[in-house]
Amino acid sequence: MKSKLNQIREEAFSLLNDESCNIEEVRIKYLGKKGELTSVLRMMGQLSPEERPVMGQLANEVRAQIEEKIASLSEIKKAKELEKALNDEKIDVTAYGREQKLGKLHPLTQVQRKMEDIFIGMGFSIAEGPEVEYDYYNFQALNIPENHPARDTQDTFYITDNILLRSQTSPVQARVMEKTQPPIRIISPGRVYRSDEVDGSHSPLFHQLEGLVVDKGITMGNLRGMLETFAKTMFGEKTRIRFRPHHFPFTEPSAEVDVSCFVCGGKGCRLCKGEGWIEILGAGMVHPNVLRTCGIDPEVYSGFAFGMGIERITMCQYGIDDMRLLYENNIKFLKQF
Ligand code: 2NL
Repeated sequence: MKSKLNQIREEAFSLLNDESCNIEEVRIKYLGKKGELTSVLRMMGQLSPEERPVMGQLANEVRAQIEEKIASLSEIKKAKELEKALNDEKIDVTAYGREQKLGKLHPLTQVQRKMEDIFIGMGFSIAEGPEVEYDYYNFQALNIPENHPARDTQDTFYITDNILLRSQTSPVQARVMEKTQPPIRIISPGRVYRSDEVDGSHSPLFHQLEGLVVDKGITMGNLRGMLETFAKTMFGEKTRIRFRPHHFPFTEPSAEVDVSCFVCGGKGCRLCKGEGWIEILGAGMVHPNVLRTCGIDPEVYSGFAFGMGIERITMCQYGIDDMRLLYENNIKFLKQF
């Protein structure tokens, strides 16, 4: 039995000393419930009482030696695995990162937001309404009856005889007047439609920002002061404005409004085509017919209104000479803003 125990020890050690050995298999082979050492221990009963303690001690020694060897090998194996994992998962914190490209807002949206901010700063609220609109709100409520020549200049797309794509954002304001009594101080930015051929300054879909103020005692002076503040904030402190008489069916009196050229300051240059002035919007005092139709008494209240094209303002601000550039989504173009 002694030689059997020594043989087990030698065999186990020689197996364990092989680097490729499976430690767990060796443990089961010798120390497991049906292992070789275990079966030797079971035979102890057959020994004489004198031999038993001697063999018992030897067996325990062999078991302890194998266990110790296995424990130390397991430690080494674990340490090696940890080292390998640390190496494999090593991160080079000095390596270059991948560039994250951030998108940004379309120039039209940037300019619309800037315009909105300026008017919000002056106490205006933003009003919105449908792009598919009734003829009534788009034309009739704005003092443009059927067969009025102004319908030609605002020819749009008809869904039915009395439903169309709005040709201006004024219907939004007519709806607000119909629902609320003054004081009213709103802007209505948004998409509008006209039956126009595409060219450098026309598009069947474009954007407008209109404004409306109605209260007791509102005058053309209020309109002028408010537009001057807008122009200075939008185009720079040195900007001046001028009114030229004009006609709109929905305002009386009406004016077209120019700003002094923000490139040359008024001397005349390529942008203003030598004029020194650039037309940016139309405005006027709300026609009494419009107030009355929308349920506001023109004997008690007066108001001013204005409207401008967001494309036009954007093109002015950035010196863009062809409106189509704003719709083509050419990334090289858009990146510049
Ligand atoms: C232009 C001219 C304008 C208005 C829009 C308006 C709205 C109501 C009543 C009266 Cl509800 N007027 N809007 C007034 C004057 C001019 O737009 O050239 N836009 C691009």
